[in-house]
Amino acid sequence: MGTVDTLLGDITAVAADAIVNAANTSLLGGGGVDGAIHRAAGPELLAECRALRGCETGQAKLTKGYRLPARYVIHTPGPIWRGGGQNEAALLAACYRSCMELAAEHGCKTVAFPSISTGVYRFPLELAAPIAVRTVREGLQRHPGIERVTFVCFSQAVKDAYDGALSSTG
Ligand code: AR6
Repeated sequence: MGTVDTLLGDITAVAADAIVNAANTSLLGGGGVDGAIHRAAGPELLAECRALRGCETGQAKLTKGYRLPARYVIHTPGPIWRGGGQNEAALLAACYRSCMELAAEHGCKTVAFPSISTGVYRFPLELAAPIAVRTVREGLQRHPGIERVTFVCFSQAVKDAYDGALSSTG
């Protein structure tokens, strides 16, 4: 089975087969990691995204990576945190599951994720990290072609949460 690790850094610099974008349902860009990915990939990314006509929360769509070192970008709109009673946890798991499926369909061996929904969308980090880790591990079992998944953490606090989830869930 493939391995999971964490990295402190900027996902736009990661040369994985696919990097994941914490997008919104329009797929037309925004702030946070979404803005960084669009800036680094160049305007061709927005043109391809426009043709996709959006994406539902919890689902995912794939584009090329253009000027990024990654071959593909997998765009997934995470849930906006509304207190936890609006199916947020299941929707966040669906994001990770959809991205792993799409990565496997496209023959990706290495995939890099940001911490989906825990920035602008305010999903609590301590709840999000174990959901992310568990769902990625299930995806690695289901998709043996994926050899490595990296959680790319933009701050030490994020990295601590993912490292903690990785060690406490075995
Ligand atoms: N590399 C890795 N992680 C990053 C980077 C980067 N370059 N930049 C930020 N992060 P967010 P969300 C981290 O807000 O909560 C956008 O406007 C960030 O520190 O990017 O899913 C979209 O268009 C945090 O840990 O995504 C949507 O409207 C994590 O990435 C909305 O924000 C996610 O934070 C999505 O909100």
